[in-house]
Amino acid sequence: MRAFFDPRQLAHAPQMELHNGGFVPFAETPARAEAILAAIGPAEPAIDHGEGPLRAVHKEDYLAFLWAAHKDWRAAGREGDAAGYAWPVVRRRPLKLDRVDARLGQHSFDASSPIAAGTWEGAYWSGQTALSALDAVLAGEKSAFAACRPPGHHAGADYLGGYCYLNNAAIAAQAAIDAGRRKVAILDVDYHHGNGTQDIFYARGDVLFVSIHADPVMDYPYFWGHADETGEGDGEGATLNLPLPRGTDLAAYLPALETALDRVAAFAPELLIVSYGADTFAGDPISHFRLDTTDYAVLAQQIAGLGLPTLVVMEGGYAVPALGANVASFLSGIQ
Ligand code: OKP
Ligand code: ZN
Repeated sequence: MRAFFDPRQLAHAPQMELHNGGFVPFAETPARAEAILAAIGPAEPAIDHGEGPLRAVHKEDYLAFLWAAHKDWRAAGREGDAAGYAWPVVRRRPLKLDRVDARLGQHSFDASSPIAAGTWEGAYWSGQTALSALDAVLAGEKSAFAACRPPGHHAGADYLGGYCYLNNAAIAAQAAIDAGRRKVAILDVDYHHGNGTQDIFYARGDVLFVSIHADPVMDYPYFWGHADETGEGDGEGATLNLPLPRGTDLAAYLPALETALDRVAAFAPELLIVSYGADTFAGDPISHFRLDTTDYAVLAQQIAGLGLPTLVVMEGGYAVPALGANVASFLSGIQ
């Protein structure tokens, strides 16, 4: 399977994140990408598709904010990485605010996704990597892998969060639609609910979003991913959330996967995008499912059984010593 990764993705390297009331080393490290590459072998660099496909998903003012945020932070006299601390929970509206803290609050939903000097560069090339892998599938490859990091599935049209800044899977899905694919399905199997992807396509019927994740009653992102979120307007019925309890192992996971795949098959998409997170692994330091390395090949074989052109986009997975083997196992089942 053709795999894509761009070294410029490594430019994103925040130092610390707020976790359980204190600062700890940032979990979404460049070493994650290096572990994946060491296991799967060399990857093709991204082709630059420019900002157009990013603007097709993300709002102009958000992209401008993200591009400038770290410079603005430094211009305000701050050191280290930029992070917000106040959020417009009530009536978030497009106020034209200059203060960097205000704009960080307007465009984020958590305090654990800092903006570092290289964040724009890393996120930009992560998005380009997804677009480059998509090209391979649109050109006729049965499947391709985009080793995206930073990940994307928590980022919405105008906000960041959950280590995510640009929504790589959504950017690829929209680009596929813009290239003439009429229906695209996104299957999100990261441990965490992909609230940004869900939000971007919530009112649309041309992009199905199906997600299997830890019940948000217990786990991040808490406010989204509940089973009663099913879409709205033209998108009513085009969102399916399958929350599972902590402790879920392969035997408990497979029935949810079958439900998810049945929905994807019924939708009859022309393209499947898999948001793949290896944080469902038993040894993941921030998650609580119990999948094993060999289980990923089983999940992937089930997914490949749909027989759809498939783009795999990397999301989370924080057990770095096992990450390469987990990704390789999943990809072995896709192809
Ligand atoms: C990103 B992805 C809890 C910190 C939670 C955010 C987790 C983001 C996961 N103290 N941090 O879905 O793998
Ligand atoms: Zn995750």
